[in-house]
Amino acid sequence: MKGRNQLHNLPIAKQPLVTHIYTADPSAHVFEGKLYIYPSHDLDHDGPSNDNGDQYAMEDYHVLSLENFESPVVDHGQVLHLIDIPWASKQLWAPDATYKNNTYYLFFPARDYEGIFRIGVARGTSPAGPFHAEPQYIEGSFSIDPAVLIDDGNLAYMFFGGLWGGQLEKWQTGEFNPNAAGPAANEPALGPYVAMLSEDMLSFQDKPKEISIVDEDGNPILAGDEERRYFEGPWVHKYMDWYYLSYSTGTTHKLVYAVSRNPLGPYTFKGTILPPVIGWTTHHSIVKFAHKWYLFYHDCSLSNGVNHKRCVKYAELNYNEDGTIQLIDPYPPAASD
Ligand code: FUB
Repeated sequence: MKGRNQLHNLPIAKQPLVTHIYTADPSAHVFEGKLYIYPSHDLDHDGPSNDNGDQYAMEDYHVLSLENFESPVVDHGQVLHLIDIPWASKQLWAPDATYKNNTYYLFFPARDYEGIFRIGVARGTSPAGPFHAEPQYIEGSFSIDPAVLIDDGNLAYMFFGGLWGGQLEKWQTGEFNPNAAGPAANEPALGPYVAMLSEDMLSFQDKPKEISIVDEDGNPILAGDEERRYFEGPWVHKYMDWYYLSYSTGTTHKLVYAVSRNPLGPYTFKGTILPPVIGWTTHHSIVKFAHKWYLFYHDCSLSNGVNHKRCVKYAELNYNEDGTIQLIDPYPPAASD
């Protein structure tokens, strides 16, 4: 049984990365030659669980790192806590990190004291933290799931947004409307937003713009098309001069992707990367490390399916010759001993 997990009989790559804490929403990056993972740190509690996402009551962040896939995973401990973020009241959801200006930046969503999700930034001198939060959230920021792409080593774009608990529907007019519903099933779906970050990475250079996701004929993906429409968890990576926007479909529990020649879109829908996994949410990142591409994602196998007690995993990601991404099987049949 060498290289296999006793619980699920999975290849080592599809085992939880760590089991001493619950982790989710992994943003993976290569910094200083190592793989660093910035996950949410799921809180084990018996509070309410609903479509508003109250079960995701996280209070701090940890950073994980790996020298390579054979080495042990290092938990660098708590790198930022809610009590040290002056503007945030609760729910430290999916973060991302980036490096620029000789500084490491941790971007993270949380609810402010009015219950509105905003996106904040914290700075550090090491990829392993600790990070020190700015006193205010990023002006003009809203919703959840920031993912930052530094394009050509210079321009920094933040992609963000999530439906339901992530409140994206409530920003359709540019103002927060607590009663706003999403578009009708036959109307274009809401897209994620993108904003260019300022040189110091602490503010938006311009007003966030909505990204359009279209089908092969150039028609917008509709809100009722739940197999393909955007729900949350955007991630943009570049491969062969194409921008790949991958995201979660929420209610249909898939990770899918769309491509564009322009980081601002429009993006053309292409297909599925990961079918549904154990648990309701799905959230990921894609990173190149030592000449191979990897998908980092989570499921709820470590808690036998409890939605707010998730665990981060990874799998190798492969492209076809035409640039499409091969479907990943999260639970491949066990190889015979
Ligand atoms: O972890 C809390 C939320 O669940 C994330 O922000 C979403 O992407 C979903 O994974």
